[in-house]
Amino acid sequence: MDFSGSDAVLGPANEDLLPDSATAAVKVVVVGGFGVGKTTLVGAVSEIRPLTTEETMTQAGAGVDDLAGIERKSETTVAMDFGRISISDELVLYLFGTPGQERFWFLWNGLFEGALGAVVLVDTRRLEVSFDVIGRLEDRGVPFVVAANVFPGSPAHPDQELRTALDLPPEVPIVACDARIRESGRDVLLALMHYLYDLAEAPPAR
Ligand SMILES: Nc1nc2c(ncn2[C@@H]2O[C@H](COP(=O)(O)OP(=O)(O)OP(=O)(O)O)[C@@H](O)[C@H]2O)c(=O)[nH]1
Ligand SMILES: [Mg+2]
Repeated sequence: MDFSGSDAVLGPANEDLLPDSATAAVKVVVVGGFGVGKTTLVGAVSEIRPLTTEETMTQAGAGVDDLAGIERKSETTVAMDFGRISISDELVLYLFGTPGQERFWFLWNGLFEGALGAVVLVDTRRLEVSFDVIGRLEDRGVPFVVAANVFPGSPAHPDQELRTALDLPPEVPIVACDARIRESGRDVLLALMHYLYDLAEAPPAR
C-alpha cells in the first residue's frame, strides 16, 4: 500500500503549527454555569480548529437542565473544549473550556491542573448559575476575571452591582464581552493576562 503523501493528509495543517517565535505557553480555563457561552468563546478566539465535545441535548435532560433564557440551545459540552490563541509572537494561551452542567463538574480536577488563571463567563440574565462556579474557583485559589457575556435582553448592570451580586473582591476585573466575536474574547483574555501580571508583581496581602 502506498503511504507516500499520507503525512500531507493526516499531519497538522500549517496554521495549526505553533510559530517558532512562541517561547511561553499559559493554560487558561474557561468556566461558567450551564449555557453561558463557554464553547462559543473558545471557538471564536481559537486560531486552530477548536476541539469540542458537544452532545445533543435530549428529552432526558428535561427538568434537569434549565433552558430558561437559552431556549435555542441544542447541544451541551460533556467533557471539554480546547483551543489556542497567540497573544503575541512569544506568548501562546491554551484554552480549556469546562462543561457547565453540574453532573460533569468532577472533570474540573484534571482540567485545572497547571492552569495559571481562569475566565468566569456569566450570563447577566441568569447570574445564579454562576454562584457555585465562583465559589469553587475561590476554593482552588485560581486567579480569575469575570466576563459578562451580553445576550439579547441582558440587563445592563453597572460593574459595582455585578460585583456585589456575585460577591467579588474589589481587585477581580469585570469585563463585558460578546463571546461570538473574536476581538471581544481576545480582550477578555488580555484582561486576564494583565491581571496575572499585576498579581505577580504585587500579590494581594492575605
Ligand atoms: N446572542 C448571543 N448568543 C450567544 C452568545 N454566546 C453564546 N450564545 C448562544 O448561547 C447558546 C449557549 O452557548 P454555548 O457556547 O453552548 O454555552 P456553554 O457555556 O458552552 O454551554 P454548556 O457547555 O452546555 O455549559 C448557544 O446557542 C450560543 O449560540 C452571545 O454572546 N450572544
Ligand atoms: Mg459548552
